[in-house]
Amino acid sequence: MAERIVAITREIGAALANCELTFLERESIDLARAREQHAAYRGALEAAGVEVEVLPPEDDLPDAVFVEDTAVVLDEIAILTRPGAASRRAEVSTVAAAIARHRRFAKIVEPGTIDGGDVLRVGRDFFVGRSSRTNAEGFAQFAAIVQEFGCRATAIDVTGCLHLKSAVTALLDDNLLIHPAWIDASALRRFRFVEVDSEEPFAANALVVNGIVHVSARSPRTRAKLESLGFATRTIDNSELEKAEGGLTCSSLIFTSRDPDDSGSRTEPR
Ligand code: CIR
Repeated sequence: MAERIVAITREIGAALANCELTFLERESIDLARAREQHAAYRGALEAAGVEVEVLPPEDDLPDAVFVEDTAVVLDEIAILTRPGAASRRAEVSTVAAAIARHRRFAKIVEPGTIDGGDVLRVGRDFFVGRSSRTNAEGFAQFAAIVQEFGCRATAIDVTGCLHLKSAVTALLDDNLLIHPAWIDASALRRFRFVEVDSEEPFAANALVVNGIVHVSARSPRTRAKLESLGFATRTIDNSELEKAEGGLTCSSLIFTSRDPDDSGSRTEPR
């Protein structure tokens, strides 16, 4: 039976303007435009072959559109996070309800904190940002869970940006798209680095689905570089959510799902 690639997303709520900000100054966000861009984002995922699930907005939770931070989905299990920002912890339960149809759970518990945006997966390796959102206890709990499934977790210091994946995302094969100045990249040296254009540091957060690298429309030079290296790319205009410190990976949780009566092995799409 065929595997499906599923993306869990959430409509943008009315309180987006009150989002958490760490490295950015607050700017006014055009909510209507943000919602249009989010619809186009979902359309881009569908065009890449993804089945998109859309949760209703959470109007009292400003950052709830950034579902990536609430869970990390492995082949075998979903790990529900305990987000580092207290304002974001109530986001997890509704995402958990949506994931429940696809996976069983493990949970990060107090005093651990971890945001999904800090978790970079490359094959059986998980690299976890030590950031303002992810603490040592959260890392230790996460590492113990993934170890049960034959994976390894390595911590990486994040100094110049919100999350590890603001600075590095996995392309195809052993290539990482990276802005090394924002993190301690020493643990990643065995991979090939594709450095973002120096004028486009935020380009390091790209969304790879089914072999297509989706880059922010604000990153044309990095896109050209990726194309010249042979990657298939598309752009997504994410300008409004970028003001809320959200990159392209932040607005979805993407994983492979199978019908319950299906058997056999499963692989993650990215
Ligand atoms: C926050 O600060 O939590 C949100 N304003 C942005 C979260 C972006 N999420 C992500 O990078 N995974």
